[in-house]
Amino acid sequence: MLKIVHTADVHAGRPLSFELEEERRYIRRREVETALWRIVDFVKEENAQVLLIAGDMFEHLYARPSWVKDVALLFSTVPETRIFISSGNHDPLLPDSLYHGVDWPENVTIFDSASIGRVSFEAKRIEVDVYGLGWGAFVQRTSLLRGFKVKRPDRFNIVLLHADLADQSVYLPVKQGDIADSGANYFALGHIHVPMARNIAGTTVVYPGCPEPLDFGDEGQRGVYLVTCTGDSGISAEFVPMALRTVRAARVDLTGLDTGEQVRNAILSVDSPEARKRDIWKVALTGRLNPEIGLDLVGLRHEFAGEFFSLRLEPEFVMDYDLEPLIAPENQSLEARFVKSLMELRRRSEQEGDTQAVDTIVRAMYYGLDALRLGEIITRRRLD
Ligand SMILES: [Mn+2]
Repeated sequence: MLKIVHTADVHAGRPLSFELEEERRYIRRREVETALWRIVDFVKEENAQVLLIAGDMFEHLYARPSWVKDVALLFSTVPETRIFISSGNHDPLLPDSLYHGVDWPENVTIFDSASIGRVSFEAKRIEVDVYGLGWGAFVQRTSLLRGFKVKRPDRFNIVLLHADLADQSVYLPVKQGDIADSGANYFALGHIHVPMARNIAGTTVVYPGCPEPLDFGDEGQRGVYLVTCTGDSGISAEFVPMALRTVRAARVDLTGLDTGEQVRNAILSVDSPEARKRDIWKVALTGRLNPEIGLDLVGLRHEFAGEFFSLRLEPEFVMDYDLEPLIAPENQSLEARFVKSLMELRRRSEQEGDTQAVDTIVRAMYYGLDALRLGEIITRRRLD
């Protein structure tokens, strides 16, 4: 049984967008850089014959040359494993690419950017052809795979490519029809950071996703794909979670809470202490907040630095203003006239069925009341 480990989009060196304190920024950068070491450990555990890296292994603009040298040394620790790399839009094979400054061990193949290359070998009594093509620039609009067909359909054919599964893209567009016509068994792709596998006309097509989450959008599990192949073209692709931390979302309803301490305790009731300290959290604060509680979101984030590895508080609540006295006809204060005119606008938009306008008007009303009462505006992503 042939075993293949497929990864992509490590993005070593990338500046992280998580809201991390300085010391944790370093820790996280190292965790991203060392993902390849954990992947090679996995290759050893599984005794995999092939490791595929489908581009964006590092950041051309930020990675350190010594990191790439360390990777070359790392790869020499698995001399029996064939390692293939097709560069991507973040690590293109430019003249000053870090790929050129390193003596790669014999088991490593870095595909050229000029044309589709092919490497043939036999492993576990299966004859394998690996095709690959590296990027040579930051942008690639041409569908370089159009008309591509494997040379030997009787072999197990892999295509390794950093590409966008789309009709048009600046990130090397590949059409489903190109894959269907290629005759390949396995398309090892990179570029999309969410793991996914699909079958296109009998070809298994996989984006392994980034092995570690890189920004707040990378919610959910991250890892690599383990592909096993039996001689009679049977193939299975299994996602293996591997990330040290997960980006997670939670919601905390502030309605009915009366004191700052109650709000703190509500935020600290998110999951378990271990999960809070390990993971990267987006916590939406929802519902109605008692206006007496002066909530300092930046301060809270610092206060909870020891409680959450990373915490982003997303204000989605509204201040629980008592609107009754403001809509009373006899009240002609500035606040009252403001609220009444916006209520009227809202009523009209509701009649017209314009829900987007209603949302904007309600938001404007609370922004206005915040400005009048608190002297500041709390920007909210969404109103409940
Ligand atoms: Mn990428």
